[in-house]
Amino acid sequence: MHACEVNFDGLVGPTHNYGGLSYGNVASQSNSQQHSNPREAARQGLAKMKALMDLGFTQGVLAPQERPDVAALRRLGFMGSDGDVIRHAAREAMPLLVASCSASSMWVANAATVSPSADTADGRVHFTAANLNCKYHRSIEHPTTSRVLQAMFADPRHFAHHSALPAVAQFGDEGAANHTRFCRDYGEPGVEFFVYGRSAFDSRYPAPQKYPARQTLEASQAVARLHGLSADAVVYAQQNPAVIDQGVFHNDVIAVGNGQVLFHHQDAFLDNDAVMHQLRAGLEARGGQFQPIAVPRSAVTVEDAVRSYLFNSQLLSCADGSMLLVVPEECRNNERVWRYLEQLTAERGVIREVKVFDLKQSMRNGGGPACLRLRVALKAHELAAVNPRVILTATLYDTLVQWVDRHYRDRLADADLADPQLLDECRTALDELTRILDLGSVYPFQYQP
Ligand code: SUG
Repeated sequence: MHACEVNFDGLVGPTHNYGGLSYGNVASQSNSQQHSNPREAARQGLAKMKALMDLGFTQGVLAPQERPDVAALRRLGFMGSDGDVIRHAAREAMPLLVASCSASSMWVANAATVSPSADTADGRVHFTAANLNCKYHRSIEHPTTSRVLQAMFADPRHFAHHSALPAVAQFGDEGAANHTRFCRDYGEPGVEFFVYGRSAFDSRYPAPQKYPARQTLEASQAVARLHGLSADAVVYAQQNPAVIDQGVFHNDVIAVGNGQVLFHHQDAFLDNDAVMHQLRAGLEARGGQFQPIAVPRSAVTVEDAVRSYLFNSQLLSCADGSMLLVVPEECRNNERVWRYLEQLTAERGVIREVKVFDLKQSMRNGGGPACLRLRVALKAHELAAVNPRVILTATLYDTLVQWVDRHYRDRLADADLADPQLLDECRTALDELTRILDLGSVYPFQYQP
């Protein structure tokens, strides 16, 4: 049965800003307090979606969230009208207002972990929303994420949704950013690869010294159980704690996989040889042949990888069996990285082409091409069951660009977040968006008047 991978990209929300909220994410920290351009950010994301659609890839759209999150501020004790809540927060606790305004749901690689139906015990596509509880501003995403995913993948005969894991650091879960699936064909059973930063319950595992390890082994294991994955089709690997301390806050900052290929840095994993061995054996047991491409530190340092986001790329299967690497412009601006990519494509191996995109607005918060998309491998009848209005077409692209131009500001600084008018603008925009994408009432302001 024909199957394909659909990339659902997060649409950047109207409050996109640089809050400096993510300790351990170098870009987020170094661009803190700069003014942002939400309109440009959304347009850059849409341009990538459109370009990939034009190349023949099936492309979907995932809606942003309601921000500022007034309900979250109320839970922290701010009271009165919505305007009062925002004004009080701005006066008394600006960092909390900034966190409640983050458009971080755009990085949908962190929205959920997805297992395709060929891997799961009940033959359905499984989704577990990520609790993202390492950072407050991200921990408030999952309830709306779950509602949006259910509005997109509604048919219970094909899709199963699990709510986020318990909201404690011991079950810290960052979704698909730490999950990769290897397979011969998207519709065939594959090997699911879960990468964690630390163990919460077993002190024998090393942990980073400086920056937090966001994903725990126990969270990854829970997701694998919820999805009904068979034990022999799952590989767990610990991230190298030393690279977390250099700013690799998710595995997708240092590795990307697709089909039978794993493109990764030499220093990505704690025990690289054992990890490669397990992945090779797992894929061979399913009739496949594992193809790792390890980038040596002599060619690209971990620092280069973190600055350029070389591995936060999309590795896409082309019709002729080769693969395309979608990278941010920062890769072309880094001499060593660009030289490596030129050599890689000149070898005429599996990765034959590189496409470069300007995603600067997102990159300044540590979000590259791979962060912006959630991959869902779907068989033809499952794709037919997806809400058709979230699949990108030329018409939907035009509609969304016009929608962005109508509703988004082109400049946002901290002081603007304190303006209650921004909340009204955001709600008006999102109300219209739910009609464009046929999502129903997914936002608190729509069902809690
Ligand atoms: O969680 N940045 C995000 C970036 C997420 C990138 N995702 C993947 N690698 N898959 C994060 O650190 C910064 C927001 C701010 O500082 O305003 C932020 O949340």
